[in-house]
Amino acid sequence: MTTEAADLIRTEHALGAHNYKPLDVVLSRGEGVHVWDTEGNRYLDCLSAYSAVNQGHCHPKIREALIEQSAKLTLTSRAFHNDQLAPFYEEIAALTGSHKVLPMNSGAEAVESAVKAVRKWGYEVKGVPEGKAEIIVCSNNFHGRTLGIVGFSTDPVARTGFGPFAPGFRVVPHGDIAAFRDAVGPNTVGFLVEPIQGEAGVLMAPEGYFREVREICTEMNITLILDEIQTGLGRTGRLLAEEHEGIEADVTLVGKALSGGFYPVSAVLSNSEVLGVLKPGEHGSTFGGNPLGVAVARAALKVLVEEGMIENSEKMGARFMEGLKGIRSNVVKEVRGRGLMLAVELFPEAGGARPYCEALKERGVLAKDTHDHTIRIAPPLVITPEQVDWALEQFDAVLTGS
Ligand code: IF1
Repeated sequence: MTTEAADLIRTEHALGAHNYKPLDVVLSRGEGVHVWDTEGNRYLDCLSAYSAVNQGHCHPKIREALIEQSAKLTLTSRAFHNDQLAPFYEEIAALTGSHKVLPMNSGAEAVESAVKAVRKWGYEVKGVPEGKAEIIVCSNNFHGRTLGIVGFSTDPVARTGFGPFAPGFRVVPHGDIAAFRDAVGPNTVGFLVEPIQGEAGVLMAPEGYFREVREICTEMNITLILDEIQTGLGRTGRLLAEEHEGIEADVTLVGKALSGGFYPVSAVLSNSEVLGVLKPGEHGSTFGGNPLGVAVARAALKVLVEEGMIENSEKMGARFMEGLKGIRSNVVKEVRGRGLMLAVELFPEAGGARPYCEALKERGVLAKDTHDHTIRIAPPLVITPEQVDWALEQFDAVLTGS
């Protein structure tokens, strides 16, 4: 590493809060599936900023929208209308089949907003007694970092030391339909769940689980809230991961790739009943729905669809998965995932995923370990067959120690 890069890392360490432990690489440029460090070394990005750059780094058409809009109007606040918001609503509603949209910024804000709206829906529409609304969530969930959210996390690292927390949440194991059915009570207003649990290590529920969840939610008048902040917008080979399950959520949360990585833009998408309960003054955000953010989001959605990235995610995901499964390694316990949301879980005896991510970095692949033994693989959805095959060669070399 050059002294310049080492100095930057030292300064970050000295001045920044130590809430991350990044790999020792300092990036200064990105294009498509590639990023470059300050020394000019090129890497294939297999994290995509936690799936925020599904469209590839610095996509030219999204950049154009950003530059163009930034010269016209960036922020008005919601005290006034802006001319980008209505077309954004129309386009995202048409694409996802939603009736109402609430624009926010970060993923965590979308989750918090949904919790607020669904609770209010519970009191005003479902008739739950004031202060008694319950939302069911899953063990090993990851929905963000705010107090409300870490309060219902089951990860000790995410929550320890940050209490006291808000009541009103009940935890059930992900994928366990009997446990879900048992947890439902008269005051249950919502079920908040990730279609595939990302942070937990790309864990999928058993076949048919979500169809039964959907049936129970309909029967018991419970709002099904799918957190598609990570799984959505093409990551799993469909626009939304719910399509794999043949169901429709009542509330869908999107973020991350909604802006292709240019700007924090998230949204709560719902049927008209749930978001319909919010009245002026009850919820908001200075930046939510700002013209720059939604102009970027419009371009990000457009290229995702028009450039065939969702189909490519399915095809390249299948190729990547097959290649990973073909690697003859005695450290690999399981390869799993859907579309380009993939994970390689190592046996505990392998000594953790981090050294493998370091070795991949040396070979020009950036991937991230999660929960000690799992390597997460989520490249931009614009990856080509040749790039998948090249990445597979690097995974093969690292996982077989050759
Ligand atoms: C970090 C993982 C990814 C999310 C789902 C909401 C949010 C996220 C399903 C909140 C955010 C991130 C944030 C990132 C790590 C990360 C992550 F490792 F936790 F699983 F993506 F892979 N719902 N996920 O995955 O969105 O407020 O961050 O915009 O460093 O905390 P946010």
